[in-house]
Amino acid sequence: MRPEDITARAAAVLRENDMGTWTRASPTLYPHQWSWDSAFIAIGLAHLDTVRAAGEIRSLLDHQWENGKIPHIVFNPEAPPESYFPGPEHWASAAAAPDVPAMTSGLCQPPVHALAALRILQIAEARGEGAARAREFLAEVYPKLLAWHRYLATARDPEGSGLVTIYHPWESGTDNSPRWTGALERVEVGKIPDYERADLGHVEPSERPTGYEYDRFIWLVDVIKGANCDDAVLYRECPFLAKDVLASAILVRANEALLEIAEIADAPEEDRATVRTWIERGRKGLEERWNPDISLCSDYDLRAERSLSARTIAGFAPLIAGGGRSDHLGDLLRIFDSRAFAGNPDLRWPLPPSTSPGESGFQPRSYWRGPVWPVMNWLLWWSLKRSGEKKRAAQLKSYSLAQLLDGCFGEYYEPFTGEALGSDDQSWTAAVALDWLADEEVAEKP
Ligand code: 2M8
Repeated sequence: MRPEDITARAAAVLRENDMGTWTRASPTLYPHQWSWDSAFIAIGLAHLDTVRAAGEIRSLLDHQWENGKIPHIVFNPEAPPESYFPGPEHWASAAAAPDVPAMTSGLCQPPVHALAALRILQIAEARGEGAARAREFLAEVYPKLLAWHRYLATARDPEGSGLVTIYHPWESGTDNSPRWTGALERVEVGKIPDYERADLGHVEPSERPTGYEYDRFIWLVDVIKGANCDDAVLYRECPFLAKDVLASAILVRANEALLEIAEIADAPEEDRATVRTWIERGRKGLEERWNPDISLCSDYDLRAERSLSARTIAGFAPLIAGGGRSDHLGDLLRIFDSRAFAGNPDLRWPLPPSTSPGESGFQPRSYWRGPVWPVMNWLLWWSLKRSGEKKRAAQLKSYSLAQLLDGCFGEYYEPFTGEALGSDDQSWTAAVALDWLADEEVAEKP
């Protein structure tokens, strides 16, 4: 593909996956609407049509739970039951309560939504069209985003630690990452009925989580359903209970975006004071998870009361949260450039693998255990830019775009060969490409 064709191809991928008011994550592997995918997709869509981009987030928020939770999947009623497992029937019993929207999963995912919503306005302003409507949209969704962040700051952080608790690796979005190996090993699988994995019909099994991992994923879904998704019960009983530093860092930035949205929505000062407390608490919580042995941030297993110290891209959480200690930023950049990540001499492109090649759990073809993820590179690029690391950011962007010239818009890439893996035509890959390509024009507050 010629560089000048990327924009048109990326737009075509989003069109192909457009289901009218929402976008499926990919054409076959993921026929539903995923929470954090949709947020990234909205950023890409905004470069094509800011009204449609706002609609993407609106359609997700239409399925928000009463308690503020944004479900990790909104199921497509048209998708055949065998197209994805576990599908809506599997989650139905958890959604039995009257205040829970039908056709949603009971989990959640990292809170990128406020960032995406604000970016729609920034893009509208850069394009010189639709800014007034984008502002109205932000005022409309502000209370929902506030409720979402409040849910994360309370039900998912009863300790007031500033860190988000998850009940399932799927909630981290980095499902089979070595981040969770230790915590998952301690989960004893109870009785689960036979199940058939739909994913293996679409993707090479070596590129997907193992059967061992899936059994634990499905067992945890059953435990969560069994507790009716009640956070207090899950805090007591869920065998997997961990503090997720990546989600927590994203929440810090999302809260900063929420403060800007609060201004547009003319929200009461009381709300803004609360959001400021969450930001402060989040940065403090991340500081406490700094692991000097690996110069990265570590997740925490609340059940085993110990650190989960695998070297993965989630460890760059303080860079993503921004505003942390400058000596930590220096350490993070050194690790980023080192052979542990983007400086590994064997890489096809100097782009950080999802798990460090030096880590024992590293596997170059297996999903979150090693492949390079364009969507993660977008997050790191955006964070580097906001930290004033313009040169590194520019390099990350240009190599990421070079990687996409294969025209596959892969879900993830083999780090040493650059081969596209997982699903092709993955929506969020196309979306971040569109944002990179339009980068120069979009202004943001530092
Ligand atoms: C992957 O996760 C789903 C489960 O949620 C799956 O493997 O079936 C992850 O990469 C996740 O982060 C992503 O949101 C989802 C859709 O792209 O796929």
